[in-house]
Amino acid sequence: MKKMRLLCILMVVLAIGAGAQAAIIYETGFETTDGFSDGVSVDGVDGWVLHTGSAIASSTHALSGDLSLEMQDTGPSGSAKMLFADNGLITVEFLARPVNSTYMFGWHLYDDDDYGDSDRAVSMWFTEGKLKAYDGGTLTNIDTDISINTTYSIKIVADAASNTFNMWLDGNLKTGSGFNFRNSSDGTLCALRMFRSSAAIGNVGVIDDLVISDVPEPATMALLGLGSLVMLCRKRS
Ligand SMILES: [Ca+2]
Ligand SMILES: [Ca+2]
Repeated sequence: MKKMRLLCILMVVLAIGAGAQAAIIYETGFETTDGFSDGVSVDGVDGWVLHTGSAIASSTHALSGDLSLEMQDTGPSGSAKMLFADNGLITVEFLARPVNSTYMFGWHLYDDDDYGDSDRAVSMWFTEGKLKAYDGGTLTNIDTDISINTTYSIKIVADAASNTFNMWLDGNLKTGSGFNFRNSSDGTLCALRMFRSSAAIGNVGVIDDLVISDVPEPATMALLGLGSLVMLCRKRS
C-alpha cells in the first residue's frame, strides 16, 4: 500500500497545480481558420453579431496573423457583439490599436445578453490620446499618453461578485486597487461588445487575439481536487 499512497500524494499535488490554471471560455484570432474572411463583415461568424454599422475581418491592419477585427465605417457607427458562457470572474485579454485620434474606440462588458445600457459593467475606450473607463458612475482617465497606430495589449480582470475590475495596459496595472463597475451586475458576465463612435471617417480601431478565460480560485479548486482524490484513494486502499 506504500506505493499506492505515494501515487495518491503525487496525484493530489498534480491536481493542485492543474487547479490554478484558467480555462478558456472564448478565443479567436479573427483568422480564416476561425471562419473569418478578409474584407467581409464579422456578422454571424464565430459567435459575433453586428450591432450597428459595420465591423469586418481585415488584413489591412493585421495585428497578429493575417486578419484582425476592424471597426470599419459604412454606416453611422460600428460595433460588433458576442455572447460567451456566463461567468462571475473572468479575464479578457486582446490586442487593440487605435488608428484615429478623435473618435471613440472601445469595449463594453455586459452582465446580460440584451446588451442594454444599464447592463454595461465595464466600459472603456480610446479617444483623443487617452484611455478612459467608468469607475462607478465617473468617467476616469486610465492613461493619458495613448498614441494612434500603436498596438496595445489590454487585460481586464472583472469580478461580478464584487462588481469591481482591474485593468492592465501593456502589462502595467492601471487601476490601482480596482475600479467599480459602471452598473452593478447580476453576479455574472456574459457579453462583450466592441464599438466605435458615430462618424463617417472610416476605420477607427483594430482588435486581435481575443481570449476570455475564467479565473479559478486556487484554494477552492485545490480543495475540490483534494476531496475527490482522497475519496478515490480511500476506495482503492
Ligand atoms: Ca489575427
Ligand atoms: Ca449575467
